[in-house]
Amino acid sequence: MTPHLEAIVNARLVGADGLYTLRMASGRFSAIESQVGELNASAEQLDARGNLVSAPFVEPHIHLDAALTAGEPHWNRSGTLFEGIECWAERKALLSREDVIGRAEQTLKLFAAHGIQYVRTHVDVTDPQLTALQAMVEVRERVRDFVDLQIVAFPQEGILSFPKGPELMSRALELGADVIGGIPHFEFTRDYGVESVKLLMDLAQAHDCLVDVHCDEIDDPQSRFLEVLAAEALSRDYGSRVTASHTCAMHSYDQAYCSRLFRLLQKAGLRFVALPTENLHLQGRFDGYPKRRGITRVPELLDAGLKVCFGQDSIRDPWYPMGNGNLLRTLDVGLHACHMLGIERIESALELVTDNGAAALNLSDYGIAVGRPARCMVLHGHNPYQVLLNQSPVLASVRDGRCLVQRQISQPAVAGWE
Ligand code: 17E
Ligand code: FE2
Repeated sequence: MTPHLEAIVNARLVGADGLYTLRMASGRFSAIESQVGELNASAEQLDARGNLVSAPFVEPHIHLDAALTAGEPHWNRSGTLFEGIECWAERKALLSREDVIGRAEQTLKLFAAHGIQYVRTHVDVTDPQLTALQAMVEVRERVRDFVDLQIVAFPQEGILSFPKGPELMSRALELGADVIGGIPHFEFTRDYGVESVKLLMDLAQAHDCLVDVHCDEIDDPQSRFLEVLAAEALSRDYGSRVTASHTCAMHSYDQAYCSRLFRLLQKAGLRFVALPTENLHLQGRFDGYPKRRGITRVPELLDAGLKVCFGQDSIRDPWYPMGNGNLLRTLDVGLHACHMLGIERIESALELVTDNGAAALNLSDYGIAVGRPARCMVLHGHNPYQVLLNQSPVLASVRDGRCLVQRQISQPAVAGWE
């Protein structure tokens, strides 16, 4: 392990002018001091060199059990969610504990190298052996020093449409899953979909756990399970603990319906995860031209005061053959695809991969503030705009006062800014 840092000097902070020193003691931030000018860093200090220091990236939605299996046993040729599910069912039959642990840890190390310190993974529990779920519970312990991992019991092939689906969900929670998932748009019927949402909310309340549902990941404007999830969250006063992932069908809802829906979403206060790279790839596959983007209404949700974050969803798996662990890439694609390159959106863009992700994960001790765990990263640029232009990997990642990652970037900062 690297030694404890005494401070980070010459740091810029989001939304603040000037340079700062962030002091740390016993793994927590102990003081945040405004500097008069530039300081020379001592051996126990990290020099941010005027770059932006932010709370760590949060990856709110990834499927680690399937990570790095693209092409096994064959490639997804159509690019649809549905062929992905079929490929995965074949690969799932071959899973072993070692296989899952190896790929999950490799992926989490890659994430850590990109400044991610909090991850929520969905793990397929439509498997009578629950091989991946049990392995992931082990992974959560093995990676504790560099990442906080939340595990979602995710019923990839349905809760009511899969043999003993409800029992598998309960067993997964007993074995240590933190969050309960669902996939109502993939259940055999609309009625099953509605019933599955009620069932998973009952289970969440009984186990006092969080909820994160794959909700309406389809271009069908008739897929309206988000309203069911939101109404259940509202009536149970559970909204801050419920996350709706994907909600792609919202892209295809008509305006009148959306207007009614947004009233409910605001009352319920649930959280949203958009997966821009993944859904640009998977959605629109049944369209001629024009082809829908299939991404949920990110700016509209934000403007309605709701918390929305971006996630990667996949890294080289049966659904998506790309991915490198860098959330700045996901953010860049998402801002483009969602018409979010207005200056205010750019200036607040990092929220989508930091604070709003922390809200989706219900993290209580997240952020740069005195008394909180000394976890942060140094980004390449003086402000969010420059960071987005540079697209560099993080310059440093600090966890509980120790450097996890430190790298020099040879590439010059964006032309015209220095
Ligand atoms: N499973 C699913 O239902 N949807 C996805 N986008 C992935 C897995 C990656
Ligand atoms: Fe997903």
